[in-house]
Amino acid sequence: MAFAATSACQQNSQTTKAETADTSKKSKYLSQPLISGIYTADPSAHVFNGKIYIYPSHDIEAGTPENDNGDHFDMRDYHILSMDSINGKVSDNGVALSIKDIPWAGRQLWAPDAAFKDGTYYLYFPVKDKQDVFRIGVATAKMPVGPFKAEPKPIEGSFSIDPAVFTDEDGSTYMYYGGIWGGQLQRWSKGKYEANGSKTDSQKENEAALTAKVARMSKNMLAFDGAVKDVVILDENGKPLLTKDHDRRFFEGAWMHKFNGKYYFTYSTGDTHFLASAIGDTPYGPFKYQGTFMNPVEGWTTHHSIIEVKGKWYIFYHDTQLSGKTHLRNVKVTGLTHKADGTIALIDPIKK
Ligand code: FUB
Repeated sequence: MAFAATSACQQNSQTTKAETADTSKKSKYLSQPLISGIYTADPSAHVFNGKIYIYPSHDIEAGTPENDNGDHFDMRDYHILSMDSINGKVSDNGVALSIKDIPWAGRQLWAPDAAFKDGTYYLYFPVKDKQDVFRIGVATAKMPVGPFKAEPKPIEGSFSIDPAVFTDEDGSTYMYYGGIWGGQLQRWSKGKYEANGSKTDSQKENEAALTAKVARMSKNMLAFDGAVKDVVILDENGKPLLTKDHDRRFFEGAWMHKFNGKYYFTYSTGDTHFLASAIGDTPYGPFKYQGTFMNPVEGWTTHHSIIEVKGKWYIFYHDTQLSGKTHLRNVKVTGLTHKADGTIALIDPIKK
């Protein structure tokens, strides 16, 4: 996560800005924003009780100056979106969790995800603590749209950003997480946080790239159960991807889905703006790199989720169609195809 060209736009002008965005260029986009009343990004979609719920970031113009750490992504609450069907009406269900109700939070509520178990909905979220270190928190609710109540502390042993929670067919749940640069993952490469650590990939160019992390969740869904492991992505020769391989190495925005018994780890390559996939035989991998499956969207960041709805597969993603500004994004959805060889067909979000 990182850098963006911004200009001032007060939060109370969001709705007007979104609704009056230039529509003359609509036709160049593969799909249209799901809502325009607020800015939304990082859509983690799920089907709960036959209905589609989207857990996005809620982008705002906070007036925080832009810098290399992504401080201008200064989000303060979550709104959950819902829809009965892929082409159905999209509802914004209002504030589900606010930063002021998270006892340990400092600033910047980034990309969340959600899960359901035994009558409770779990919202997982990254936010900087009061020492300005990203941690991952959890909040619970009885309804999928909240309101959510945050646990008093972050998940023990958690760090960095972009939690993505996957429940396997045997009922085990895993959290994939991490993001380099503004997501601080590189500052944990020695096992503890280095406050003055690198701002970008900290590994040497010819070393194995930093990887996402995966942890199994405890039965109560509030803690990690056992050791956090590396999500290793291997190249065509069975070697881990290297730091210098910016077109393929993991950057942020992890997601996991299972298709035909295989585990698909998908992610953003960050500064090269691709969505990439890697396939493994277990939730822990290792995962073999398969290729790019979405070309860059408009805007610096690219972040997605993949779900099955009534036998068809969809990708939820974001771009900056409504605002033209990297930190004021809008979520979208389009179809996704698994090809006969198991790889994901390439999607171009901008029509040629
Ligand atoms: O929305 C803030 C950050 O931007 C997310 O955590 C990253 O994945 C990127 O989309």
